[in-house]
Amino acid sequence: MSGLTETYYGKKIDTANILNIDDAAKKTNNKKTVVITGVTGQDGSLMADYLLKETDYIIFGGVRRLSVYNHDNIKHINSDRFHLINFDLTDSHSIARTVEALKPDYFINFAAQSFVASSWDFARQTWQTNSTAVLDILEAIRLYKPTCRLYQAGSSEEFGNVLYSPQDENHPLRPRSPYGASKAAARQLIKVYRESYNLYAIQGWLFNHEGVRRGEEFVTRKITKKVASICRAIQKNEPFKPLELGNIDAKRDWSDAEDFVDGVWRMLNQDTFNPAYSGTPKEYVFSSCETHTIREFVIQAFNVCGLTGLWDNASGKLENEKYYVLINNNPILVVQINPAFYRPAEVDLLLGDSTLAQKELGWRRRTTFEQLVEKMVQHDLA
Ligand code: F7E
Repeated sequence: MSGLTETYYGKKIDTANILNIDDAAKKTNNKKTVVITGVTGQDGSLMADYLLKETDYIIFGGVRRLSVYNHDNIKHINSDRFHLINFDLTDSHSIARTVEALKPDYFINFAAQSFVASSWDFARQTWQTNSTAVLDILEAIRLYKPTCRLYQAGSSEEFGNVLYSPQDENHPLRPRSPYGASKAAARQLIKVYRESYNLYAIQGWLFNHEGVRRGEEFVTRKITKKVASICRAIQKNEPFKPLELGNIDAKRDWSDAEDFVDGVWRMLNQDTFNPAYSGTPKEYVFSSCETHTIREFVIQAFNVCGLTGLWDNASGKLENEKYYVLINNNPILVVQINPAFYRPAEVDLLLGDSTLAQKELGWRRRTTFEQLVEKMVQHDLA
């Protein structure tokens, strides 16, 4: 594909920059190498930024051949230590070839079917991407580079129908969705391979993590994008449609995704970051240790625009609930419920306990809930 430029919906990707594996193998320059899957997503792109800043390693970002442009999160990267490679997580040969040819020192797996709501619609694809592919990665590492350190993106969705709060590393896995089940299965595979073959293979239980690169289908970004457009419309006195949400009573423990990539790197280098490292890598919870409802997120987001309001529910039924902001003392409807966004089963409450990661890895969150909402709304207003 060398030298071609393909146009996807008006935006250009220079496909000369997407290497096949054999060409990529010539770029390692005897330096340490990291493969990041899902590099065009929020976490993968933040991880690439972090590693380009904090290390001198060569980064290979795996990208799937798509007919739609999805490189917004990495288009700012301009480094001769960063290369895109042709990669597909659902193709076991692609995984094996990547590990065999690049012999990476680290393999960071952020690629996934990560939208919980879609996992009921595409349960098998979710399983194949989030579970079977992890088995393929483990096998490839076992066969071709057993010293490669593997990070698998685990999730608080594995805790699911929680038994106690806050949830820590000892909480049982009780998933409530095909997504949660697929991540829990991947976690068990990681554990089995670590214990059977002495691999440095771990996952982290990452609670919800957000930011300005978050996909618009996730509730936080859906809210901040729409709040920004409603605020602009109100300022210009233009008409707008209210934001529609599902279960606003769900509680989530939200952090800034930028804080979490630092945690991932610490987990991958426990011998460096944990003075009491035992020689066997551990798995950790990463969270803010706070929980908030979706309705609180909405209030906070409108506050960033200088708008205060109130939730009104005269009937007592969730689906009739509405949020109004006050403009010149007139209530203006800005949010309503659409049951189409309810899920077949819900995780009602997530609240993580990241004490162990703080104590043993020296990890700290830097962004509060209020700062996170402010950052996202301000970005979407700009
Ligand atoms: O939903 C409720 C919804 O889609 C959060 C992923 O990164 O974090 C994420 O999973 C909550 C749920 O994220 C709407 O029912 C209400 O209770 O933003 P979300 P998630 O499902 O928590 C975990 C840790 C992951 O691992 C996942 O990959 O918000 N909710 N109304 C809504 N959710 C959406 N998406 N849209 C709504 O309109």
